[in-house]
Amino acid sequence: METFYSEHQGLHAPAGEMFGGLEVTPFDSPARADLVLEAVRGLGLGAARVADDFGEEAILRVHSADYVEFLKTIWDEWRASGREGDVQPTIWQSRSMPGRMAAPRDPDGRAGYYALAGETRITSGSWKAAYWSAQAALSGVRALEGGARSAFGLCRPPGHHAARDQFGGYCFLNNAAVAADALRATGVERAAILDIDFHHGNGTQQIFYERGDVYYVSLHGDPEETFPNFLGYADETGRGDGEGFNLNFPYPPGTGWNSWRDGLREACRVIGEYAPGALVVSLGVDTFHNDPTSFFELRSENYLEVGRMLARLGLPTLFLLEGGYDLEALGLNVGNVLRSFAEESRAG
Ligand code: SP5
Ligand code: ZN
Repeated sequence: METFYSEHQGLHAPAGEMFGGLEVTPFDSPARADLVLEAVRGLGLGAARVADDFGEEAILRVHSADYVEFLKTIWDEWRASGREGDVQPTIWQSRSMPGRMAAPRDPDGRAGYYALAGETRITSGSWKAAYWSAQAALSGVRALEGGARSAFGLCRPPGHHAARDQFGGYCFLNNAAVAADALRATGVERAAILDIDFHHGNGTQQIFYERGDVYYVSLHGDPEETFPNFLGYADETGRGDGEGFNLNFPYPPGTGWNSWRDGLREACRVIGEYAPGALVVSLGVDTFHNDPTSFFELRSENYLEVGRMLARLGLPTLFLLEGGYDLEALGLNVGNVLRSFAEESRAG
C-alpha cells in the first residue's frame, strides 16, 4: 500500500483554537502528519510518495467556485483591513437571519458566511495546505485507477467536516468527497464512503445527500452530545436520488469496542450489498479511549481488527486520514488499521 503526502500540508498551522472558554494549542497540528508518516515508514507498508498535482478541477466539482476563491483570498483581506492574527469567524448567518444568501464584503461577515464552526482559523498557508491535502487524496485515486488494491492519502488538514461551501472542524476541502467524486469520474459506477472518524462527517453527508452513486456510511458520537451537533442523526437517510444512500450510526458517551464493532459489521454488510466499485475510508482514530476530543473507548489492538474487517470487503480501498489527536498513539493506531488491512488482503 503506497502512501501519498506533501510537505506543503504543514503550512496550515494556526497558533490557537477556541475550546470551551479558552484559547488552547490546536488539536490538529502539522506534527500529526509527521507522526503518521513516520509510523507508516516504520511499518514498511509500501513507498511513501510526494503527491502529484492534479489541479483544481476535481476540487471544483465538489466545492463552489466562490468558496474556493474565499479560501484563497480571505487571509490577505483580513490583514489588509487592519485585523491582526489569523481569520477567526465570530458572526454567523444563523437561524434567525436567513435572508441574505450571499457573502457580505466585510471580512468578519465573509468569514462567518463560509464557516460552519468557530474553532477553525485560516492562516496565510491554509489554502496551500488544504490544496495539497486534497492532492494527496487524488494521488491515491490515481493509484487505485492504476490497479492498486489500496492506497493511503495522508491528508492533513482533514476533510470530512468541510461542506460544499463551508469550512470548520479543522477541515477546508473535503478530501473524501473529492476522491469519491474523482473515482466516479474514472469510471467507477458506484462508490462508498465509510467514515469511522469519531465525529460525524457532516460535509461528506451534505455533498452526497441527494446522490445515489456515492453511499455515505458513518459511525460516530451522537450529535446530541458532541460536534458537529447539527447533523449526523439516525433519521437522515438521504433525499431524492440519494434516498436510502446515507446511513448514520450515532453512539453515546462511553461506547466501547463491542458495540462499535457490531455497528462496523453492519456498515460493512450494507456496503457489501451496495457492491461499489471502490471504497473510500475516512480514517479518523479519535475513537481512541485517550483522545482529548471525544468519548469512545477503543484500544490500539482494536484497530487491527478494523483493518481486517475492511479488507474482507475485498474492494479497492482508499484510506484518507481524518482526525485522531492523542499524539502518543496516533501513529500506532493508524498504522494498525493499514497494516492489518494489508496483511489480511494478502492472506485473503
Ligand atoms: C476532523 C476532526 O476530527 N475534527 C474534529 C473537530 C472537533 N472540534 C471541536 C472540538 C470540541 C471538543 N469538545 C470536547 C470536550 C472534551 N472533553
Ligand atoms: Zn474527528
